[in-house]
Amino acid sequence: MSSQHLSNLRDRIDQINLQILELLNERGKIVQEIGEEKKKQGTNRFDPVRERESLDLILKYHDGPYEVSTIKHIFKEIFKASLELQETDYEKTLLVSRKAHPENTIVKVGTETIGDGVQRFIMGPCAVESYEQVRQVALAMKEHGLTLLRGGAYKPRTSPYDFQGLGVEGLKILREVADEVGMSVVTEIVTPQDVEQALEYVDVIQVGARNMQNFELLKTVGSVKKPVLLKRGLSATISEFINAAEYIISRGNNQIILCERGIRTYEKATRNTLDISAVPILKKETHLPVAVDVTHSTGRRDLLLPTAKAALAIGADLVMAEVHPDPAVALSDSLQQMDIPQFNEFINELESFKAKLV
Ligand code: PRE
Ligand code: MN
Repeated sequence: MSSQHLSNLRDRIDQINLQILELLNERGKIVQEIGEEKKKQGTNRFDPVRERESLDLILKYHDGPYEVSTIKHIFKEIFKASLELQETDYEKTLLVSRKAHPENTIVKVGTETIGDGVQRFIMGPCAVESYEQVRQVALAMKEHGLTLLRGGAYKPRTSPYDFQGLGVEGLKILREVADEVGMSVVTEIVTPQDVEQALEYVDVIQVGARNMQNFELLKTVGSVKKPVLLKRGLSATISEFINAAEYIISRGNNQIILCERGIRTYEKATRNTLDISAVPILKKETHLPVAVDVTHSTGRRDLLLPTAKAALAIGADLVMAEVHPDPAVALSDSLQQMDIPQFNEFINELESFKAKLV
């Protein structure tokens, strides 16, 4: 084949490409009109019967050189692209996205307005063990003016033989202490069936990392009038995390706090790897407040302060960490909880750090 001949053939191909492009766009405009019409009539956009009829007609006239399967594939792609074209921009935009709602969502918890630019702390023991244990932590928090008290009543543990939490008894302890001291309760609920009962005792329902894709739980907490603190899954991408929040908001509850708590990587020096850049990404992509859990991301007491500083510096709305009156005997997460003197120092350091940030 002479190079002249090759070049002529390619010129023809270029012409045909442009014709295909023109026809595709002409088709696309008609598809958009069909889309408008279907919307008016309230009919489904996806119409497999119509697609089948179109394909049959195409294949009746088809006689090579492409394989029948190839032609089917190409037209299926065209149908798919056409369906996407019929979706309006509004429908493509997630309800949690900044695009859908440019202003920050403020989550109201007790007297606090989370997401208003003031950086706050959520503190408390890993698990509720007793009234006295929770009370000691709450009193220490009160000294610093903190009001967001966490504590686990239902503990989803890696091993079924580990302490599973006090259940409703734990919720009652949290409520009692919080009322006494004037605080709000943040606690994890692990099954949809427990949500209703929890409403009585809890101010913020936490959906834990292991349940981030428990879609039935997400739908249930989306249907109640209680703020939700949603933790990122152990191996969840940011997009999966955002979609989990979309499950909640799509049911009507926009009072959602996202919580970065470290992701699983090959690194063994920390319990998880704190994905600090997730914070500005989530703040940019969504309108929801963002928390950083420094306890579970690092699993190391010596890293709580530096990672909390990083979280504040990068713009997190909340820092979460665990405190126990006597971590050595804690029933869970004993290695990474702070005792009360360490907690006092932690908050003092961070308050002066915050003051330097502004
Ligand atoms: C079209 C697109 C999607 C439907 O599933 C079926 C067909 C197409 O691209 O041909 C157009 C269309 O919406 C329609 O004919 O109802
Ligand atoms: Mn814990």
